[in-house]
Amino acid sequence: METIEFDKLKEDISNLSDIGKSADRGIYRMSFTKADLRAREWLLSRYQDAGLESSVDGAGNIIGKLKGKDDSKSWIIGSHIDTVPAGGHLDGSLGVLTGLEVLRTLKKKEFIPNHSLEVISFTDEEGRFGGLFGSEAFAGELTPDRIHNAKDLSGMSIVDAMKDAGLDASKALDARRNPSTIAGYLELHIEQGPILDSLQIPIGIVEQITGLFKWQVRLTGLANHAGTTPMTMRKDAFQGLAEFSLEIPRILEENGKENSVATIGRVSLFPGSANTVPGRVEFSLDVRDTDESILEELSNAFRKAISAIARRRGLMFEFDILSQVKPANSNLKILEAIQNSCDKQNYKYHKMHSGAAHDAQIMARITDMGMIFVPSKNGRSHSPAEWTAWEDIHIGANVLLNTILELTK
Ligand code: HGY
Ligand code: MN
Ligand code: MN
Repeated sequence: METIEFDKLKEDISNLSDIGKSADRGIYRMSFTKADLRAREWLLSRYQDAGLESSVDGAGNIIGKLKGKDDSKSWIIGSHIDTVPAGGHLDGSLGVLTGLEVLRTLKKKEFIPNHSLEVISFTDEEGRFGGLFGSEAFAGELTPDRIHNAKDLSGMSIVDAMKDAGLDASKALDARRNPSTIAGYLELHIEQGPILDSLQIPIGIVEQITGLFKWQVRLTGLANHAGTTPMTMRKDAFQGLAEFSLEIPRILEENGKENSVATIGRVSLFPGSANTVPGRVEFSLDVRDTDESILEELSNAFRKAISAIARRRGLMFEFDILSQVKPANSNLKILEAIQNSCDKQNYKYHKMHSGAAHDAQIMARITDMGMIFVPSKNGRSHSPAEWTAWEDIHIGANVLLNTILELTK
């Protein structure tokens, strides 16, 4: 069994976590912000220090490569270093840095794998501009429309954000990797949920990744004076949202299954003054399930529920689909390799699904995919409370190293 150099990995995790950290201990490294650009530069320099061939593709994916005997195909280890606002220091970053540590360890041991190995940090996984941008570019799934319509909440386009970073967004269309040059894809990620921590098991073997749809919904009524407008004469957009939010448990119960979840994570009221009846509300709706037909049913049910409430309250209902991602199954050969790697090192593991979306489910569209989870303390993530014990990180990195060695032999 081979082992990684844990001190280097620990140093990388600590150093990267300082880039974009704010006083509230949250990390603000949303894609193509100044903090993300600093992190990108830092990562490239770490690839170079490790003696890897480094490059940035048309979508801004940051790639480090260790050439193998057969360089016609690569095993790829990936994830992302961009974060949600006030995010944690491990979501995505851990997968990139353990991937870097695996290639650095093998390079140092002068081990030449049968196939080349690559570590990739994918652009905008978290969705400042819609999400999974870099892996979708890599999988050849981007369209010129998607690139030119991708904007953040402030209306900044990814085209302008990439231009400020010295990149031409239209080149993202050239980032497509020919699937015949990929032997397979592995991603190590924090669970971002409570299961492994509650079971006290260090490794999750991910069998399936949830699908999702994310909408930006607008309900438009009539802004009016909060003091003079009788309750029976209002077209109060917020009341429409409030009524809908109470409908969510019923809709999930009637149309969903045990893995179904729905979240309203962002709400804006207009005009937003205390003495005005809100004429418009905009809110996000994030709905997930591991079964595509259930997602379809939930999408219809949510649309029906919101339109019925809007009709009854004299509101106009519109929505934009921000993202729609299919569920994905892991490849059995890769799952077996992860299992063997755990068995040989006597690490307990738990087979599970992922409730979070990952670049891995995009990569599953063009190659065999597998994911390794490590525990999240109290299941916390997308928050400064995000934490994984160093010992679990060490175990996860060693499982990743020995899985890739098994797959490339
Ligand atoms: O939303 C997600 O599941 C991921 O963290 N981007
Ligand atoms: Mn992530
Ligand atoms: Mn995330």
